Amino acid sequence: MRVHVCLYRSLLRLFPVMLTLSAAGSAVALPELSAQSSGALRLWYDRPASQGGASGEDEIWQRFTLPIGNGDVGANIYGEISEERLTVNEKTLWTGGPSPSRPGYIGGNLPEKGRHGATLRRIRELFAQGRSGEASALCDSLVGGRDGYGAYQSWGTLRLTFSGLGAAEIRDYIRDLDLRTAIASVSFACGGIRFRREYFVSNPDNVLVIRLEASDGVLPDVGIAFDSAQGGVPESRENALVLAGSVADNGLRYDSEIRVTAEGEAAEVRAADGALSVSGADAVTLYLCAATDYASVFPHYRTGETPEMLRRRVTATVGAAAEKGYRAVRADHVADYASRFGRVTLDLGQGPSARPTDGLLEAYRDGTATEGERRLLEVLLFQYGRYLMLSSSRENSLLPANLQGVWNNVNSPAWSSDYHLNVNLQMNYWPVYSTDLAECALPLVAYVNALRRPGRVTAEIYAGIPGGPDGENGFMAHTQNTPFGWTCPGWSFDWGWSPTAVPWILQNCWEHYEYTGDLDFMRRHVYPMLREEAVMFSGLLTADADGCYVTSPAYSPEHGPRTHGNTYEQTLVWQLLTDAMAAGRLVGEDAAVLADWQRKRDGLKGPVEIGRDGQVLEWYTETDFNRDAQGKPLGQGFGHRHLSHLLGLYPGDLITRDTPEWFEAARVSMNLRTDRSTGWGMGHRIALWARLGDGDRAHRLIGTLFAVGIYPNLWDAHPPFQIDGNFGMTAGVAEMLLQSHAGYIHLLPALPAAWAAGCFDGLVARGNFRVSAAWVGGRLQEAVLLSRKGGQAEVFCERVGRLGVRDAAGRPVPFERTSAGGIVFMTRKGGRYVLTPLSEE
Ligand code: FUC
Ligand code: CA
Repeated sequence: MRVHVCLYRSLLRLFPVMLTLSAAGSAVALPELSAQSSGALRLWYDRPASQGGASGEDEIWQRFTLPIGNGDVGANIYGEISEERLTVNEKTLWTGGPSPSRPGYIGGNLPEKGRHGATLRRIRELFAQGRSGEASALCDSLVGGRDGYGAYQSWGTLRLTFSGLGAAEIRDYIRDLDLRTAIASVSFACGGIRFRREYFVSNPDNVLVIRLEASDGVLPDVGIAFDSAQGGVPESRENALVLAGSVADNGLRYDSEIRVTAEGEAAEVRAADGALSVSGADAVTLYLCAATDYASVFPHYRTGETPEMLRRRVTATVGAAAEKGYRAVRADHVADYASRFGRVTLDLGQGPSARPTDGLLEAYRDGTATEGERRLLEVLLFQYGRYLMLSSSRENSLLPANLQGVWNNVNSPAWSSDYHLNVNLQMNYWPVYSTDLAECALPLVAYVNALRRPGRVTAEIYAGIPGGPDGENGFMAHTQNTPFGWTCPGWSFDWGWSPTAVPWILQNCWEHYEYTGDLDFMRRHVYPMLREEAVMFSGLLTADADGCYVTSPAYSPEHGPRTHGNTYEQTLVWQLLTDAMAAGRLVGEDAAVLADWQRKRDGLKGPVEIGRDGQVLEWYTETDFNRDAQGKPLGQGFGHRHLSHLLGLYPGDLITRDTPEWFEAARVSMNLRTDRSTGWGMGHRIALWARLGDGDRAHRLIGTLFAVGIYPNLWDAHPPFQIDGNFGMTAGVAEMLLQSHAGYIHLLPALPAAWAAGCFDGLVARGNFRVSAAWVGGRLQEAVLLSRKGGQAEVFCERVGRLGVRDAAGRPVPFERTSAGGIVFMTRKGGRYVLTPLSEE
């Protein structure tokens, strides 16, 4: 029942060699990779992380270690020979939030600043009276506090010491990460013996597993230690190490256990002084479970477990995994992971390469890589985003992926490794639906729901929205958020204030319905948020001098003037009201409510206005690019990383080919913003150029991303490491191959010349169509739609004359042509539809 069977059959005629590769990458069967195999979806290195060439602990960690994870638990592998180590993480381990030492904690809100909405009302009045200077100055009062913000914490470092290793010569060293299985390994030969270590984090069994093997069956003695990053002291018990305690800042309880099983007649595990040692073993398996008493529930954010209860939970998890055994835990892990990862294959004609991944990146940068190698690295980075998603956000995760996913080696990471809502968290989830990982978005939807109660407190304090945490009159959150309901504006207006960040993140939630068609989920988990937010914003809009609705004060991340409305906020409110209306109609919302939203949306200022340079204005006070009528510079001008005024083009759907003037203005703005940015800024640019239909430009940006924003372990560098750029790249590539935001499925909308021949299988279009396509010489050969929900399909492709459609049995399917040159036809749930070019009349 695989959709791509007929596609592959037709392709086989064209590309027998390519297809062999593609079939191998489709993760149906998973043959063991030989250590030398390098054409596959695999990162590999011929050195331990410490020998990668970076100096300093943080640089080694962020550039060379390999990340594994199951959603909430993560680890980074160094692959050292005799002193192996892994940094260990659990996503809920945070400082900040409610604490006995902070009895007054209320999410950073400062009632004396917000004054129950009075400050905001005064700012708007001043703007309305044209007193912009005073209004702007008063914005500095719209801030929150700092106390209790906290940061994502490091759990600790697991150390494995192998006695005797390292003295002799090491040969054939390989450290790798197989994206098809989510298993990392380290192998090398020493003194005629081959050693192999395997590492993975199982989602079904919720344990990190390390397996140690030696080819002659006898491992050297292994010392096992677990250093706490929270000041805890590990306790050794028989065959286990327990590291438990509470975070000094907030009393959050944590508990972890490493259980060791040693195989072999002479195997012995000894416990002493908070460490373990294993001798005489043929093979050793370590199982690690880590958990805290965090719960995403306002206002206490704790499960209520006692230390003993938490202990029992952790020990039971680790015990069950050890009982089940390495083989069964591994098999279930691979089945669980590969069934998700294998949903999408991408073949751009990538060839094999003898170079390790860091060498491949180097060769890509200096121009010595072959075309096949370039495609290999591009496909690898695309699929790596899907790997990182599955490893840092799963349907059962307690929190969404943060700025570093789930990986962190220090207690004060950049930006606290928090949840930034002025682009970063949104970008994290851009690739989930289009690359068929919808379940990975569930922790995000849950997180946004969890912002509602604290967010109503913020809305009450700063915007005068009555009702408190349980009223349903509107919730506000701004740029920076934590797991503890930190919803206040930050401690500085210019980066902190961003109330439309919530409408923006609601796009990610609404898209769950657009892609999956799951009405029940939408009704229960998404619509209540959309409705509440649309009602609040409808009430918050204020009329400008021309009687158009604006938000006020408005601020465009993270530069420029404070104004009465701007393109960023107007666009996001437009999208919120548009999506709320669409959702509202589906769930039978009151006509009067829908009419109000419609009236407000249609009365909005802008959202898009075009300036004298032909650009999309970022501020309505802008005339020429980045200057106001008096010639005064407004923002940072060329090259600013944020593209806030272009959100209507991507991820929104305000600016499309159906609004040709805005579309061209967006192109002008993209050129003015330049192609050079930080990692995530590149991710957004790739997706935006894809929406503009310029595949060559998007592809060139991928090249620039490799040049400036990707570390040897293929993590994105802001710098430092920030995961949004990885997710942005993956989303951007999907957007180059398939779009569906404008009411129809657009096949190959931004195919670059460099990807002249290829195929993909399993990308998803809105309406829940699973799509495959193959092309040669830039021309579509065939596409297959699997209709997972039924309903009408409209398909368009410029890279072909006229399309025809047949069902899986080869019978013609009735269709109509659209004026734009596409076709429309009805599908039934489960039906497969094969689209091919008709020979030109
Ligand atoms: C946004 C960006 C910064 C950084 C931070 C985490 O505020 O403007 O560049 O990525 O998020
Ligand atoms: Ca949309």
